[in-house]
Amino acid sequence: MTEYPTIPYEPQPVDRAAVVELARAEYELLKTRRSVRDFSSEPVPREAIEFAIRAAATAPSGANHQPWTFVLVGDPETKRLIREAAEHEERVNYEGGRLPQHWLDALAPLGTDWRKPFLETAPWLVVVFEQRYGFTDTGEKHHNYYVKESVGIACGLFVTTLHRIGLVTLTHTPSPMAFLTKILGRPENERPYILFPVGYPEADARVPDIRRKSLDEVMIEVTAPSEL
Ligand code: IYR
Repeated sequence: MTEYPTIPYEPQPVDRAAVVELARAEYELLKTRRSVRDFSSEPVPREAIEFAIRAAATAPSGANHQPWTFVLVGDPETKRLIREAAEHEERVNYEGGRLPQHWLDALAPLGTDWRKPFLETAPWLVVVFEQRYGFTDTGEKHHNYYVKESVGIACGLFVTTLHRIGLVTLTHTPSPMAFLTKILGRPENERPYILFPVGYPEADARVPDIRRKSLDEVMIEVTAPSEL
């Protein structure tokens, strides 16, 4: 394996004296992001989604293998089949006894159920697949590393980018997701990871009035090594 040549790193041209204000502004923007289930059918140009996918695919990844495939679906018939299959699985989850009671109890305050109309209403579905292994130029299998971490970060960048351009999404994880492999014709090395419906929110979209944990609840500072 030949080494990559190195190139100079070009830092963001920001005012270092303003780093706190810049961080605060990012937080203020990101805290307004919500998972939205009420989608408008208003069209969104395909190029906007393509740029958001390009942005997502800049994520760091194990050994830079970029072990993700973003499958874009705007075709109404494909969306209909995905909705049908997802609702079938979710009906078994919610009403057929597949979700344990503790899980149903955890979801109850969010008001989710087996119905997934957004899978047809949203103009785009982006189904992210993780590549459990990859292929060399000569077609041999190669390992991928930290696949879940890599794809998770890419999905985080995707969600962030959509929010910054005024689009909404939802991290939908119909379970089990094998039907996506079949409907979308993906190969054996790929597994569905998250399904993102993408579009504008409906004019009267509503979201649950949830609270986020405070900084105190999510961060601790360690100022000296633990005695352990
Ligand atoms: N996949 C189901 C259930 C579900 C699970 C979790 I964890 C959620 O935060 C929300 C829903 C569904 O999509 O309805």
